[in-house]
Amino acid sequence: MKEIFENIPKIPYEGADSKNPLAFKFYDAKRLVMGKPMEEHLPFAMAWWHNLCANGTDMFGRGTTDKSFGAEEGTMEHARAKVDAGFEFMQKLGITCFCFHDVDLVPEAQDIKETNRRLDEISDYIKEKMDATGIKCLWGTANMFSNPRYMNGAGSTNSADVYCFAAAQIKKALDITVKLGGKGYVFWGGREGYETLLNTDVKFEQENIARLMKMAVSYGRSIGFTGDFYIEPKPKEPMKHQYDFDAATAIGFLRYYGLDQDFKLNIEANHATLAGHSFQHDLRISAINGMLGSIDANQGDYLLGWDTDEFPFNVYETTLCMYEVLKAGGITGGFNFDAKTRRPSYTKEDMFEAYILGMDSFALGLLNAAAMIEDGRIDAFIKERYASFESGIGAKIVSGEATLKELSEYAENMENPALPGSGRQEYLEGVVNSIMFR
Ligand code: XUL
Ligand code: CO
Repeated sequence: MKEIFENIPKIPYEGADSKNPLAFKFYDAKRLVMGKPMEEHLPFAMAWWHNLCANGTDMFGRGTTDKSFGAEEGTMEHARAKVDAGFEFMQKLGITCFCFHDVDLVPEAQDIKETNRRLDEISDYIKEKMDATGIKCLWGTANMFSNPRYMNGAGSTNSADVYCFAAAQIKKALDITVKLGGKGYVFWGGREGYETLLNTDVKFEQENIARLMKMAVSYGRSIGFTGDFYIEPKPKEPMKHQYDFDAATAIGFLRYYGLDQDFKLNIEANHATLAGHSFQHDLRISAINGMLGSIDANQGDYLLGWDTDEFPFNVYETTLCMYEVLKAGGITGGFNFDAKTRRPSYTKEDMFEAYILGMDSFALGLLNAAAMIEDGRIDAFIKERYASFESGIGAKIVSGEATLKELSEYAENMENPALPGSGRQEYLEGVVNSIMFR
């Protein structure tokens, strides 16, 4: 088969001193970190949509990048060329997984039966490539936000016919995900939200979303899907208000509708920051609720108010992310680069350099986070900070035996409590710096 990324070799690890743009400086797949190779800590995935489909089109201008891969766009030949390009790309980078939306794989036809036939055909071809290379599917999903029929949402639409169409897309996307052995299935509710309460029955819309998710779970389980379903929270964009605002909101929704046994969360860095949180905040909230499933690895721009989907470069963020992941005992999903090169980065080399940046930034994050844990000063500080709950009245509170009356009497019998002790944030940030720049 013809090589698509000619002149680009398999990307080697060359170390921090390398000046070779097409080499890893920090991602060394086999290097052991806390007893486990980097590649097992960091199961990276390629996002089909950004990497193989997006060509730099934005609201103000046409595409800048040629993603035809030698075939005419909008044809099944092009769909196959994208498969060839994707597998060559992943193999050259040593990426072991991919994620997809149904319509990333094939051009959507007028008739859903024809779209589904195309999906059958392309997934046969993808399966062949997977068997030949050992590359796996991290998760699949249905795009229920691009087609105009979804202008008012999919599960949250006001049209029962559109709702059925969404159900049909989910069914097929689940079929393909199972066929490809996908570990997870994602619901990102891009248009599951509203523009104005003046035309919206919020309660009804949320109930309908939950009904659709329940049907998806029951169908998925019936065809042998044993993986996790994921909600990917995002507060806004494209809708003004989206129901899966952030991790805490999505967890509340899943619990309220009894979906929490089948669902976990897929946390995307740029979505968390759009919700006014840090990336690590949403990771922590998911983890302490037992719902940290997978990660969409990207970064936003704090000067811009939208989802810029940049490749991760901010090592403080990847460090604090990996700290959460290691503390949570790892994730069952993976690290999907839901990221795109900037519009002026339009060459094939840029595609590789972007992934090298992302993988190196996460490798650095992993090394730093492991060093923070091994160093122990942060853990020790937190333990000491809550020590008053380990014995005496504090222990009684934690055991659940204490009553409000008893605590009141305890308070009446003491002088004013001493100040609770310095939070020492600046000291702790200094610890992080001293570890990161050691
Ligand atoms: C959009 C986004 C999606 C989901 C999958 O912001 O993140 O690409 O990851 O639908
Ligand atoms: Co995403």
